[in-house]
Amino acid sequence: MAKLSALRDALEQKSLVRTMAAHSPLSAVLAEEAGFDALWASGFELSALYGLADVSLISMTQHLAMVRAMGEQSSLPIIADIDTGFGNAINVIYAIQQYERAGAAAVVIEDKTFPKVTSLVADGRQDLLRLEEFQGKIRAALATRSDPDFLVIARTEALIAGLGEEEALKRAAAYEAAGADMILVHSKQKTPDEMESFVRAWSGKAPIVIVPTAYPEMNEERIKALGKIAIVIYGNHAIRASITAMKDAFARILKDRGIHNVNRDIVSVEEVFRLQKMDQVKADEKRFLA
Ligand code: SPV
Ligand code: MG
Repeated sequence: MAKLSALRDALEQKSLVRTMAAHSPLSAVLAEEAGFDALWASGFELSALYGLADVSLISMTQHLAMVRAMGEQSSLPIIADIDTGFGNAINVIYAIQQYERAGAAAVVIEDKTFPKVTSLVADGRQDLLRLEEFQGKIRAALATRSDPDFLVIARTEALIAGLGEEEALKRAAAYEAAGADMILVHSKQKTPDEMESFVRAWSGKAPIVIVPTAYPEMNEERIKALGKIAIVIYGNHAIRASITAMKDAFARILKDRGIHNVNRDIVSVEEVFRLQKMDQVKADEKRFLA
């Protein structure tokens, strides 16, 4: 409940809700300490964590378990990336029940067919669902949620599928008409033009969500100048930053034939203890270990 209102409050109070991808409870805690407003339970990041492609291989149960585990360690509201909703409208009904119970503040459902293919890959198979069928999935989500503060965000992949702005606008309007609280529009163009043009042309009331991974020049200043965008999701920078850091440390250990150099440049063991709340364990030991 508190997290549902936390996302609503952030949306009311902030001109832009800054959301960081997380793939583990630890990354969720670090995103919260850094000062982000919300977490993105990214399917791409969780797939990568398992060494898998983001093509509907991770099960709902695996993703839900991570959403729960992140929610136990972080007080930030979680926007859950539920891909296609794991099937048709019937699967969406079950997913909404599960994610709402798991404590997510919002879900994003995308209009691709199941199994989906990750959006940013070159020449990916990007098949979209019939518009009416996806509207049914949104209606199923809305009819299922028990709290209207649990946000249902409809994501169109029309630009990703190369179908153009007109189709993206048509789908976004149809999803808003079906009751979606917000519209996520994804683009893999390397520059912000495609997204800026979409946002300018959008005449709906539903706020827009973007994931500017492919067009990093779209910084927060540019986003705010456009208006209409309520949430920015930094979609895969937690896993990418950790890959960079691990690669660097592993290579240096082998090159230096030891850990003597790398030791100075990575966090101390004490910092890990702090993140593990070891102080609390010590205090509990004093209190309870007779
Ligand atoms: C994710 O992070 O899983 C997303 C964003 O859905 S993207 O990978 O860019 O499609
Ligand atoms: Mg995803």
